[in-house]
Amino acid sequence: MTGPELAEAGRLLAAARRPVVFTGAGMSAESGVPTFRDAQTGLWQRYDPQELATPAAFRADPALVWGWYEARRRGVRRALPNPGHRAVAAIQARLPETVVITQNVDDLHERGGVPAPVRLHGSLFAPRCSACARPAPLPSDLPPPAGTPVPGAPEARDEAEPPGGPVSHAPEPQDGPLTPPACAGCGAPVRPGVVWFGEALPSAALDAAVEAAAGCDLLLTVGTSALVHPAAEIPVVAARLGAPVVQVNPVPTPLDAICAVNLRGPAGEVLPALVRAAWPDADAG
Ligand code: BV8
Ligand code: ZN
Repeated sequence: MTGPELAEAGRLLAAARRPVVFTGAGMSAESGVPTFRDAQTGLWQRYDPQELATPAAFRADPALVWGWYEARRRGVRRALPNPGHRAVAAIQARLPETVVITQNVDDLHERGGVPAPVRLHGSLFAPRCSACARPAPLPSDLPPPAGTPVPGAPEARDEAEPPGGPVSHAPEPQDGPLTPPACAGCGAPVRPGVVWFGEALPSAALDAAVEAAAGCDLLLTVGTSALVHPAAEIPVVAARLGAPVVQVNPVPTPLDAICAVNLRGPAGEVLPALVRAAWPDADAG
């Protein structure tokens, strides 16, 4: 990606001191993690994610919902951070006051070099009891994240993405319903540590996100359709308080109107180019 938009966005980033990077599912698309808009696969293609990601669905069929999250967890473990994740880490390395806010429940920001993103919608890797909220262990047979050196293993697991684009790490056909484990404390079913539709966001994370957006001097919104609330209001808070907003998304979204610059392209290509436009000497990660 080149052109006046990229140059302008690079100028805004180079001038920033307290940027916010706000991400959605598109950030992980090039890592093979399906977005919410992408069609589901296998058993789950019959279900709308927004129906499965609800307390009602878990009450009605805990094994179906737990199985779905287990399949997504395994998919993320097979995935690798993409150059977009590493570029976000490069921005934070260059500007330590950068706050990364994500709607994603995968751990690719952390594995891509951002140690503590503000998680608005929880994580696939923080199960807890559905009754007493006691943290629960991850399934013992969960493979380590791709890229993790396995001592003594024949070949490193760090396979580079094949030329034909990222391998999809969507749930696999054989993935299916799975009875959730019982809480070690009270015996109730363990649930995924994510925010379901109809549930309140963790107040500490939401407060930190609103505060960062209100105090930022640039907000970069990456790979979100901005349809899920209250998360979608974060870029609006920044714009209302006069910060320029730069959007990275291959297609228009409801945020277009508040953006100073719209960069139409995939995060894995645009973000490294943006870092180079801001800091020509920088290693974009
Ligand atoms: C609540 C965790 C109340 C679970 C998620 C106001 C107006 C309208 C509705 C509401 C409203 N306020 C509340 C609501 C209801 C609801 C809501 O917003 N509904 C929507 C659908 C209309 N909100 C809630 O229920 C929230 N809770 O309101 O509680 C309350 C309050 C107090 C007390 C009690 C209760 C909770 C919402 C959180 C739900 N949980 N995730 C899980 O993951 O399983 S939301 C989930 O979906 C994601 O986390 C994310 O937030 C959202 C998906 O959006 P995106 O990330 O943007 O992804 P999407 O697939 O949509 O788009 C991808 C984009 O990437 C596209 O634009 C595409 O073009 C782009 N792209 C693709 N490839 C690339 C790319 N971009 C760059 N590079 C690429 N390569
Ligand atoms: Zn319990």
